[in-house]
Amino acid sequence: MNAAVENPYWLPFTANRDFNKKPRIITGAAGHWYTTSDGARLYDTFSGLWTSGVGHCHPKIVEAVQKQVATLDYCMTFQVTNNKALELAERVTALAPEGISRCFFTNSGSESADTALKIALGYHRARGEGNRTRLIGREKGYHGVNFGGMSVGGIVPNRKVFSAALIPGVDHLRHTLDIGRNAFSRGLPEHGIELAEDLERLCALHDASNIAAVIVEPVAGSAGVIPPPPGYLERLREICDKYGILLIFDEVITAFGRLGHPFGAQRFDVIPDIITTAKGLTNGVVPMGAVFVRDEIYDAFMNGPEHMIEIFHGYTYSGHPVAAAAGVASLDVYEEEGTFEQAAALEPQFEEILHSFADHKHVIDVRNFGLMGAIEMAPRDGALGARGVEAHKKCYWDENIVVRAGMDTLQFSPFLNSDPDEMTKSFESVRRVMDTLE
Ligand code: PXG
Repeated sequence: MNAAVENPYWLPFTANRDFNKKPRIITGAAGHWYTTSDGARLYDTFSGLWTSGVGHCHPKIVEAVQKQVATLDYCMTFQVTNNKALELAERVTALAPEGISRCFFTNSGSESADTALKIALGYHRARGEGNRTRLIGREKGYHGVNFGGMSVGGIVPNRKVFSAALIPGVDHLRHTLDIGRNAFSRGLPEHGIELAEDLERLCALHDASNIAAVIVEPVAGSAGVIPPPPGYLERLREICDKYGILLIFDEVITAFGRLGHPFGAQRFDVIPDIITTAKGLTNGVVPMGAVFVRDEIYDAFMNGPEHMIEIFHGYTYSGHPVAAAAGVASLDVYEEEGTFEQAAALEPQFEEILHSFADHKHVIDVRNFGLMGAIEMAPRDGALGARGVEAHKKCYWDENIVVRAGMDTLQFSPFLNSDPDEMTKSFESVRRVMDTLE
């Protein structure tokens, strides 16, 4: 038997030793508020982790999950399937852009990213272009933590330790964060469309006939909310079309209302070939992701002998009935409550509040698009991230709000159905904390 350790749980993406000095433990939630092990009530400024757009423990979703788990808890979806997965596939593809009417279920955003990359390779091979194996990501991109997504991703600390094991044949576009020219832009930043031409350069360098796909987040999330310059995504689409390269939008954050539409693709009016999702698919209630593909992609796989599996890929929990029930209930709520319209209506107020931080002492940039926002503070000399962590902890302990700090950037993902007064008050708390930061 193991000797008791202080905390056997190794937390993900967390400074564990620091955390264990003074753990922050959440034990319950309702609506826009968490409760903690020491009886506090905390306002959640991050909608979970970009997940829970209509709030926590939404009664309709809770009820659907409770009912489903007592009706069909699990069944494999290899060679048989379940009614809830079918229902969710029908419902969710109906929201997708024209021409995208198939989806493949996963359990997370990371799995969605790797699934999308594998579909892209399989698609080209099925069409007799098996030489198209190269994958293009972008600096500062986040596509989860599995080997494919990590390799096309561009967040340096996530890659550094695993450098030698990154998958080969990957290249990157430059990122579009340009504080020098675009600081304090409201919505899309003016400068940087020319960065889309990086794709032309990579097509020339590697020869476009070797490139399978380009994957980008329409608005980069994890790296600190980086909206694209106007015309940038359109230009990527054009170049992909010119050379027969698939365009993948990683919409793990931007789908399901964060940009006021079912998909970010619809907000930008740029339709990719593959869309990856997770998070808001089930309002974060049960882990689940989905990868959406254009009809031609699915059709290209459907050409071999009919008894043969078309893609040797899938997860034990793909299309899990309890997750699917949470997904169907979430879509019901989004529709009944007009969630995407609510999100769109909140956007101007959210933008106004965020930009009121523009002249705060440590702030070097404020960025926003849809209900995604970031306040970037200058790092302390020789202590990258210290100011951000201090802000996070003070928000938690002194102001009873949960905020997310990515290094020295505070990120905000307000509920899609936020109460405007609650949202305003939460930023008053953020301001009080920032006023105390050295
Ligand atoms: N793609 C994108 C665009 C994401 O934002 C993933 C893939 C991976 O999803 P999973 O479910 O495997 O974690 C994500 C996840 C942050 C933050 O601080 C964002 C994510 C994860 C951790 C932190 O913004 N998004």
